Amino acid sequence: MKNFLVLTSAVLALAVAGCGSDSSSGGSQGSDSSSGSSSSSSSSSSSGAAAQSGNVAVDIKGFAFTPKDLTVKKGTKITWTNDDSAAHNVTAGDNTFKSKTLNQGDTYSWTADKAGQWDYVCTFHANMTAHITVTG
Ligand SMILES: [Cu+2]
Repeated sequence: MKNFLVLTSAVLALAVAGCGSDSSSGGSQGSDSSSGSSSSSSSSSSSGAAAQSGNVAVDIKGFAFTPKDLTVKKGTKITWTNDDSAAHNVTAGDNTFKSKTLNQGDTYSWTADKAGQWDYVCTFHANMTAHITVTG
C-alpha cells in the first residue's frame, strides 16, 4: 500500500514534469530553429559559396553585375541579360568569354566548359567588375 502510493505520486510527478518541459522547450525550440534557419539560409545565399549548375542568370543592372561573385559547376550555362538602358558588355580578363555590345534586353551566354577563375568587366565602364569561379 505504501509502495503503491509512492509509485503513483512518482508517475504523477513525471507526467507533470514531462508536460511542463514539453510545452516550454517545444515553444522555445520552435522560435529558435525558425530564426536560426532563416538567418543561416540568407547568409549562405549571400556568400554564394555553393556551386550552381544548369542554367544560371546574371543580371546587368544599375551599372553592376548581379551576382558579382558567382560559383558554378563545369558545364553550367551562364546567361547575362542587360537590364540597363545603357549599353554594356561582358569581357573576361583573358578573353575566355567575350560578348558583343549588349543593348537593353540583349543577352549573352557562355557555357563554362573548363574549371578556373575569371575576373571580367564591362569594358565601357571600368568599375563594372565581377568574378566567376568554375569548379571541376
Ligand atoms: Cu557597362
